[in-house]
Amino acid sequence: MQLEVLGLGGAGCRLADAIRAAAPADHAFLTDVFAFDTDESTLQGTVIPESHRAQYGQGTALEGSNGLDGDLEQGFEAGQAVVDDLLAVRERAASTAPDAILVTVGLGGTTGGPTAPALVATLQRTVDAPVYVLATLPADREFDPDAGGADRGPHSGVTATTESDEPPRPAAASHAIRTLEALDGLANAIVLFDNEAWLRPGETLADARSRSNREVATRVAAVFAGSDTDGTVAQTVIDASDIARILGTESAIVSLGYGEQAVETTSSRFGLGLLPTERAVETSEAVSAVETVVRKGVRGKLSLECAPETAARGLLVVGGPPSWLNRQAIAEGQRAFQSTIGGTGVLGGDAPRPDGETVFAAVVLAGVESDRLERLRAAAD
Ligand SMILES: Nc1nc2c(ncn2[C@@H]2O[C@H](COP(=O)(O)OP(=O)(O)OP(=O)(O)O)[C@@H](O)[C@H]2O)c(=O)[nH]1
Ligand SMILES: [Mg+2]
Repeated sequence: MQLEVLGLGGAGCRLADAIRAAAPADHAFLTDVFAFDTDESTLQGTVIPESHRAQYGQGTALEGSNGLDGDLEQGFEAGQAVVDDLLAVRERAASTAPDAILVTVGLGGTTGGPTAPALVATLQRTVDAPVYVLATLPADREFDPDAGGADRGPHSGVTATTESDEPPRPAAASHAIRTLEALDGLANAIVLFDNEAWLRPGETLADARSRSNREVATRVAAVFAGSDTDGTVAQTVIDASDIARILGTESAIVSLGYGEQAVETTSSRFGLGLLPTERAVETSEAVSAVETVVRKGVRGKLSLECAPETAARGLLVVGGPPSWLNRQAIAEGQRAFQSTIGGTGVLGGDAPRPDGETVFAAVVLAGVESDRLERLRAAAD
């Protein structure tokens, strides 16, 4: 499918940049990638071209990490006021009409989050494509001094050392929950990535962000690229309308799973060893690789911790070099996935990647219930 990505605020712009980097060399599934932030240094840190960036909101409540003083309503108003300017940048630079738009944002801050609801609402009114949100949830250590992690508090004897250190964000949980509430009913679906679950002990957000952004981007690329390939035809094609059916129109909370296994694709065992030849793949090897990645995708760590059984709808995409995509193993994986979810809205497909070096499974769980959101709600009160 053809996806447009619009990054808002520090996290949103870095995520948009990471998605661009994770896309195949010719960016096959991306139309345009935009980066919008109050902070010029975020924009400079991306490789997104000048034409697709904008610094906005200077002198408003959106500027500066403490600009809002916890007053999120003021932020939403300021967000509303900038939307037309941002969409004018989009209008000027956008190349082709996308099948869907993905607005990326880190919840918990005072730029991206407050801008997102107004931007999504306006896109829904003006663009004929579903608008999805990809949002991060804040880690406990950002707003709760007792939550562990790297203690950079006033009594720790440790002070913030690098420029990229994240500021403490005491209102992060409350901002995140209230922004999610504001997006409810506006976004077609809200894909969540929980920073808390992806941080290592003692690590700060700033330490972890390149790694976690790559993790997010890999999942987004695997799902939204669907069966798009150069030339090789999938057995069961997943296209934009399949993804739209699974993600829905009712702001469902979505968690993404992913599993991959590196596979050897060429061999010089034959001939004189001068030219790499396509390696013959044993059926048992291919079956085992598919089984492994599907299990990891469904049962491994999810972008948002939840029980897959709670999902109302699901999508499983199995991809990799065509010779590794064992049809029976994929069908078996689909059956297992379907019985896990129990819902009727389960789709599956494959994504042949002739030049791929991994077999992978990407899992979409839509309409999930998550204890993590309950815990954040409790922390926000
Ligand atoms: N995964 C990930 N999360 C991030 C990243 N940067 C920030 N975050 C998270 O996103 C939240 C908001 O941070 P930013 O996006 O930098 O905030 P902002 O919207 O720019 O707003 P201010 O900087 O407060 O004006 C933070 O509390 C973190 O939880 C990132 O690069 N990757
Ligand atoms: Mg910022």
